[in-house]
Amino acid sequence: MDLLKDLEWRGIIYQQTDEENLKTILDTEKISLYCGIDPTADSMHIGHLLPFLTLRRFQQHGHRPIVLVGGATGLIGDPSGKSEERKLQTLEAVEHNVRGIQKQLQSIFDFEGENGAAMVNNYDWIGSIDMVTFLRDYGKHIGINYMLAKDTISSRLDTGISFTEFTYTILQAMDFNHLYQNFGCRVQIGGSDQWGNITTGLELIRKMNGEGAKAFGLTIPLVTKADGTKFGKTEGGSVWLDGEKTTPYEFYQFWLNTADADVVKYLKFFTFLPHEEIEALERAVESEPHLRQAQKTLAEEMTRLIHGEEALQQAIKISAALFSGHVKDLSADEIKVGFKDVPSFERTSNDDVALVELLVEAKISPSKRQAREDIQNGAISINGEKNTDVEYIITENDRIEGQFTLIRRGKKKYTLIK
Ligand code: 383
Repeated sequence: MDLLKDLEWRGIIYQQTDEENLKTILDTEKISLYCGIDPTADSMHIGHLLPFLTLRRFQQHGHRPIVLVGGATGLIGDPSGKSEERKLQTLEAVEHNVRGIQKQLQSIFDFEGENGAAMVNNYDWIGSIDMVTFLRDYGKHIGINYMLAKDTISSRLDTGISFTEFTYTILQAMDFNHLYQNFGCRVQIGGSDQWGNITTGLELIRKMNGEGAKAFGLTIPLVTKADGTKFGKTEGGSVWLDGEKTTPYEFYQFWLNTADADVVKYLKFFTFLPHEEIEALERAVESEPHLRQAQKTLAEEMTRLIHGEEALQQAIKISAALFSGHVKDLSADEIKVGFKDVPSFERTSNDDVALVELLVEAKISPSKRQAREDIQNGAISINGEKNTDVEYIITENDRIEGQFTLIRRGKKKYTLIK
């Protein structure tokens, strides 16, 4: 299927600078195009995914993606979408973050073959430019009035913006021009917050390469949620691509919890599933929403894409065990991940202990009397198995891989005994 038609169907195109000519070029040529990211952390989060997955769609259609990590721009700070001045990062922090992000981008793209992706760092050409050259060769082309008219700058005039952040848009423009001249890059894509920076680039390219220079900008919509809350945040903060920050299980759960009102949109945005399959899932949301087939597919596709098949299978296993209460089949590692957020109680010794005592010690039951009652009522289970023996002694045998005992009181209240 035609690339632009597919992007339109998926709702991925927000703004374009020259729709008609871009269409002609994409229909007749294989091009290079780029998207950049600033190394503000050592991992990407899911708010970064859409533009880079879109770049991958271009690659699947034979175009060549250039992924840019902003080793230089990360030292300056993009004012786009920020109501306050950013704190400067140290050179060491930026270098560390560049490495983390490059590693993640490497797993999203194919770097082999004719249209293999290229990875660049703008520190390589911006880092060494001296001030006089900057002001003469670049600054001279960009009018102050032009810059002041940009939303991202004008919106900061009341609260204040440093010269440093004010200048940011010229640096990003220099990148686009550099890639245009040295990589034949014709298109920059980015989120809708990047429109101002992308168009500054087009302005600079025209000024430096003549009016006949043909380059294009394309932005992608902001990912929103039907309930108005911010996409990509949980109580724990951002949803990171780094499995150490957000475990594959949490990542899987995040997508699984997508609302019915959002799930079809996300399947279109984020997955590479064919249209018919997404349409079938859309019908399933209508006719049998309780089965959550669309959410399950979304969570599977995304977890497989970012963490791989093995991590996905583990996430599914943990989810199923938590849902059914059959935690016996989980390994100690899986328990650690699946029960990261439940209260835990650390025993100071490995000695055997009466269940009644332990329930009180770990504050699972408020008193011994209540503990006995809980046990007799069948409200207590140990590692997923109901235990109604008031005399029961917890021994080494109740420790999963010698590490944990998982106690549940009532339907859902888990405590992890370490
Ligand atoms: C730097 C140099 C360039 C081209 C782009 C950049 C980064 C850009 C920026 N992007 C955001 C970021 O890094 O700040 N100035 O966090 C986000 N992007 C993408 C997308 C998005 C944007 O990385 O909308 C979300 O992910 O454009 O906020 O030559």
